[in-house]
Amino acid sequence: MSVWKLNNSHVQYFKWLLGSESAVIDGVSKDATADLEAFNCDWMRKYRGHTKLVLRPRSTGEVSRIMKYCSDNMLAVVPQGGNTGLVGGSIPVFDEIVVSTARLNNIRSFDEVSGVLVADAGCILEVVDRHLAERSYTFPLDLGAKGSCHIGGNLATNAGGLRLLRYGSLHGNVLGIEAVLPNGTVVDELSTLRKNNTGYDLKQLFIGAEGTIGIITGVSILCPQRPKAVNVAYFGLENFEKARLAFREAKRHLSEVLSAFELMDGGSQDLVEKVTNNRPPLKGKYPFYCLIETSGSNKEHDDEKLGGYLEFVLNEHLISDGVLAQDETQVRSLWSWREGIPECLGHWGGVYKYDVSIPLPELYQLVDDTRARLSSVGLIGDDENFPVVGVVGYGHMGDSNLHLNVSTRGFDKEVEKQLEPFVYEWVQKRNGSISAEHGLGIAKKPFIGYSRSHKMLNMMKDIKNLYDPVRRAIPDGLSTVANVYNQNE
Ligand code: FAD
Ligand code: 2HG
Ligand code: ZN
Repeated sequence: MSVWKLNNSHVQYFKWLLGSESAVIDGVSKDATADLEAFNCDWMRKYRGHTKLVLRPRSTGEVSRIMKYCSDNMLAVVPQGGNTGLVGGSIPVFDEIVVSTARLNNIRSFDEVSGVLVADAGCILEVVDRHLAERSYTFPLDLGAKGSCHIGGNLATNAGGLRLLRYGSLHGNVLGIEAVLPNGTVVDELSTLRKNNTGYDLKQLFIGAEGTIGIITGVSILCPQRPKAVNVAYFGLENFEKARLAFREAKRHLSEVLSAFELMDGGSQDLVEKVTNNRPPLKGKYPFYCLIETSGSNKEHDDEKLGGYLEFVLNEHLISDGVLAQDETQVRSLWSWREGIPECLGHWGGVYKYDVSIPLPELYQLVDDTRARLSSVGLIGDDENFPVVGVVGYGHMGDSNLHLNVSTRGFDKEVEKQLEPFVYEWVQKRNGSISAEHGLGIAKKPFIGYSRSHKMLNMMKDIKNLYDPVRRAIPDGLSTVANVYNQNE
């Protein structure tokens, strides 16, 4: 079995292949613990990796040669982008080699007529969006981690984000993919065509596959015009039912200009206030808040529509109070009360995250039921004797996607035992999804059966085995020989 262990001669090969010192972080022949730390630890500080080698290729050709070598030598690999994933999928939890896409960061082309962008997978989302902004376009995905996440990582997780309601999912916007299979084969499907019904649409397999069948190295994606007029409103509501009705009315009144409808409960906003010390947008306290955004090309038209909507929801007593951003600074400030939630919830040391799809009428019930459960066993309280700081819910109401977060004073087995499989069973009973947008990673791998049938799982395994046959030949439990980290077995 020692033949499968990473050794110095492997490292020497990679140094020769990638040429420069900075392309290989080598913890095999020397102590590089500090340099490896960022790759061995996730954003939540929940999962710990044990890699001793990080490779930072600069081209698709280099990725291909890395993968071929790893396949021939039965060395396990985990792709890593910006390492902002929330399910531990990018962490070498065994001792895999990390293939980082950080240096695959060129914007290859942008066509100002069609709006098609072609870029390396390691480009940072915000950098790409800035490039597009200069050309009056925008990326069809936006999320709180935009300053660090890579567009390849976005595709690999099929990230949803804040404007899926408006621009749809990456499955619709991605036109082409370049990827490297576990055996080193380059899949060159970087099409820029909008229409191409010639056989299977294989690129879709890589979107949301979390790196299990290959490493995405290039992306071709259709980008929409950047909206000229953006309005953001934030309001307080008495109960969840009113939020649901406010959403229904938003679709009715705002239709094509509605670009986001986000829900935040009072608990989440209180915790943001506590951590940031910022003054909340509204004077009063409410059990629920919504953030609504319109984007369009004609400010007067959008203002008129939004005005009509606000008048309606106020007259019907659907909302209790609200504020409308008057300028760009206020737009950003209102968004910070939504986008800042994930970071603030980790403030006390730990956070259990559940990212679920549930039919809208019951979307928030999961938060109340989870809070009641943790309360009944005495785990929630204000002082340090209680492990749980808060049980809150927020998320993409427009997509029926709830983020249930349980903020704790550290990761705690007793709390976890109360939450899992309770949350997954709860979601299964409502025919929901246990992973709406973050993927399975290491966190949800054991629970996939709550959302997928045996038949579907077997089809997934067939695909994995087809593209990563080396993995199939290896006895279970020997992570060092997984060719691309396998989350579906
Ligand atoms: P990583 O974390 O590096 O990797 C994620 C997974 O993809 C891993 O399994 C990894 O192995 C694989 N992978 C990475 N790159 C590649 C590649 N090139 N080829 C193949 N596999 C690859 N998600 C949402 O859906 N919506 C949100 O609104 C949202 N908001 C977030 C806000 C914050 C503050 C944070 C921290 C995260 C948020 N996320 C959200 C999680 C989301 O998954 C990531 O932010 C993002 O999509 C991951 O990109 P990344 O480059 O960081 O990928
Ligand atoms: C968001 O919508 C992200 O802010 C993160 O998907 C959600 O941290 C979470 O649970
Ligand atoms: Zn989200």
